[in-house]
Amino acid sequence: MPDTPISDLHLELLSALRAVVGERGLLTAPSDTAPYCEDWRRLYQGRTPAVVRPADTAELAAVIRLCAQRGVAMVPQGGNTSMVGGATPSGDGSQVVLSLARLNRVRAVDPVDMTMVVEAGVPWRTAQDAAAAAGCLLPLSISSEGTAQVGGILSANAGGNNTLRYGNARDLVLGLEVVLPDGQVWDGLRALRKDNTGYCLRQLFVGAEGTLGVITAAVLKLAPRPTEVAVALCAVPSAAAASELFRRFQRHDPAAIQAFEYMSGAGMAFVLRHIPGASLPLAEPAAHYALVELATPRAGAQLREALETVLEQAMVDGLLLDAALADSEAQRQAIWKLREEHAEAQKREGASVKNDVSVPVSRVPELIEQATAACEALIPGIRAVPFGHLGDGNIHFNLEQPEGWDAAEFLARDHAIMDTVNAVVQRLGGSFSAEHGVGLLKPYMMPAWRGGAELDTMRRIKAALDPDGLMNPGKVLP
Ligand code: 2HG
Ligand code: ZN
Repeated sequence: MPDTPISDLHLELLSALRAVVGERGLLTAPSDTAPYCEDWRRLYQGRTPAVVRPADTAELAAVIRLCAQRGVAMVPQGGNTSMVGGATPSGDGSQVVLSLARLNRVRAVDPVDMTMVVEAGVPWRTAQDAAAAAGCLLPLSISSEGTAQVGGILSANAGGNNTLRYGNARDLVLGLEVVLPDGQVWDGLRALRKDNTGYCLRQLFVGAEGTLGVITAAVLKLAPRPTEVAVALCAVPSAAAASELFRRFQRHDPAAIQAFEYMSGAGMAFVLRHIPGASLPLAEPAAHYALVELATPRAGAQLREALETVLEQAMVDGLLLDAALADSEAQRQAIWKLREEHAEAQKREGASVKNDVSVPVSRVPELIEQATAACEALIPGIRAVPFGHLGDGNIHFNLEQPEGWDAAEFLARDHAIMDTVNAVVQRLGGSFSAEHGVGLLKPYMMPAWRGGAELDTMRRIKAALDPDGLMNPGKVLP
């Protein structure tokens, strides 16, 4: 990568930043900054004069003040796993990257009040492990949890596999610590279940994708750890059958459902082809699959029996072709691997256009049918790879390039493909972004979906908190 020309402004800023964070906290060599300049999907290649890695909140606040005083834009970055370019700097080399990775302390876990205080740079799985060590569950679970960090997960309001039971990231947040765009620190690390004192500021920063300030720590709600878990991978005749199966589990015992995921035959085939160690625990491949997980902290809940009861009746009623029930933790993980590796497998298969969409839960089968037909009419040979969180209505309606196509030729059609899917989503009363956010990829969709008073209010909030537009510019708002 050619060197980014460094302006005099940046040279002066860099020496001021170095005085705050030291050599260890500042990366300027292009070979060091390169990993921070490209997103996970490799859709965006940015440039930056520096990646700043402050060691704590006070250092970050000083860094933000220095950048703000000089009018230099900042891009907060956690584990850099955004699916929409939410943490990538622009290509003109003007924006400084703020890495949260060194704010990596679990400050406290409280198994009595069922809360934890955790800093933004803690990888989500590390936070989960700390909660588990105290006998609790940090509920939210996403494929990238080994890499994604607390700050990014909250800033993107991630959802994942357990939304149907525990809600999205924002539902876990009791308190926040945030550095505002002018460098002020807001200490809102309150661990209260009730606190009705004016505007709910913490929810403003959750899901703001770093455009209003930088989350540095959070108080998160914990849940009781399940002591019994039962998982099945089901081959089903259609998406409608998967949806009906979900309803039956809901009717049987809604409190026990921890996850209900859908996968298509195409996505499963990619996983089996590209992911070492992946194997299908069923007699033969199917066109549609459902993964159901039941879990409870209640003793003697007999979840395995519940699973068998619902599945046996579903088989009789023609809703189920075959099922594999996990008999051990290793088998449970092997089944989950088939689901969790979908994003990675799709990346290895070739170029893909992702549509992280949601519709009312009951309309998922219509979404899958109608969007598949619409995309196949747009580009014959296109491969629909719908999968995701059927139990909360969030389907990743992803499209893989037709076999033999050039990747760039396919990606050049991305807006036409996304617009085709979105037209179906809009008819079904859905959203164009369920859990991945807006980032750099989707601000152009905002006026059509969130225009008028809603977008106007968002712009006013942005102008009030970040009048110079220095916090993650280009993201979220068009
Ligand atoms: C998942 O559910 C993630 O696995 C990624 O949200 C989805 O790759 C995707 O589109
Ligand atoms: Zn997802």
